[in-house]
Amino acid sequence: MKHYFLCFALAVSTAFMGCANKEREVASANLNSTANNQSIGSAKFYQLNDGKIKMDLEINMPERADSTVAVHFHEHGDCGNMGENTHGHWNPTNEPHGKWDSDSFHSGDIGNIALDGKGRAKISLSTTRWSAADGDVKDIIGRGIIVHGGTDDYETQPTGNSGPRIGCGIIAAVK
Ligand SMILES: [Cu+2]
Ligand SMILES: [Zn+2]
Repeated sequence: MKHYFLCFALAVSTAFMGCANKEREVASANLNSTANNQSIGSAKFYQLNDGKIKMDLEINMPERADSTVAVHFHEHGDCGNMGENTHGHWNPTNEPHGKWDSDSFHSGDIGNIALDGKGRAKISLSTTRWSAADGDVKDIIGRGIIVHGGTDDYETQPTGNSGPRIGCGIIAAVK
């Protein structure tokens, strides 16, 4: 009898974990050109069951084929004034600007992204530095995403000297 109960409990918990493993989309951003407001890509954010948030980022800029752009999260979700209204890099942990996964960096320092011969790129990354929980200091909802026309040197403070703001989007909650 005890044995049957154990099997049943295992089966139930396995089924439950199967459900919890599913990624849930919690936020997204449409990226638009600051020059003409045309779509240049998107970012989708998923809550993972290990507490991390995963971002799938796609850029599609044929006019920038075979070049490198730099991407950061900026403080404000306002793409006005050619993206300038997003202000500086979002920096909830008070760290210097730097390269993603180095010793210290801003929590939205995605960094340089190489575009292929068609001007496309897809990257995916997961981190505990982000949250979609209201009131959390790590909450990414309402932040801006800026695509820069130059490359991030990962050293110049506090911007990486990444060039003009050619694309912009706002991270919005998905309900
Ligand atoms: Cu930036
Ligand atoms: Zn930065």
